[in-house]
Amino acid sequence: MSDTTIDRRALMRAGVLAVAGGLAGCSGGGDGTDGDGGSGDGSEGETTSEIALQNTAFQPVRASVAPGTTVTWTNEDSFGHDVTATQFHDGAAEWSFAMSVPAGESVTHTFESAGAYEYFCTIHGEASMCGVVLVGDASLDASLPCEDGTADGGGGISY
Ligand SMILES: [Cu+2]
Repeated sequence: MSDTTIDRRALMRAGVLAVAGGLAGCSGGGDGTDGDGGSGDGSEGETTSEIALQNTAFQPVRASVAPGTTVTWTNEDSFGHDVTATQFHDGAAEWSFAMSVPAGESVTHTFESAGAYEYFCTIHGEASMCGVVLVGDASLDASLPCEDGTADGGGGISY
């Protein structure tokens, strides 16, 4: 049981390293699934630096930005939330952030380096309020705790 898990993680890490090593210089692509994207293969997020806290959820859950972008979270609910850094997956960026967001207010954070930055609301829990900011070429194939597992198995993070 746990042995298998460890093996798979090791394999995934190896895979991520291989991808990172072989990917230099070919970040074009994007597969042309711009716009809505749908829920099928959306390992990449919606390109936006504006994330709403609305109906006890982050919208969009996955936001893609370029390095150096300042992301703004705005609470559109009539009650408080927070934005708290975490790592749901191995390979997610390590970052420190813990900000309360009172109703109607905003908080910001500038992401300088590529990576998958995961976060959640400690008040309502990761199952309902979670998100990830995908900076640069980072993508996240694995599902987040607040997503219903639309991502295929194999999960993992690549850059
Ligand atoms: Cu909340």
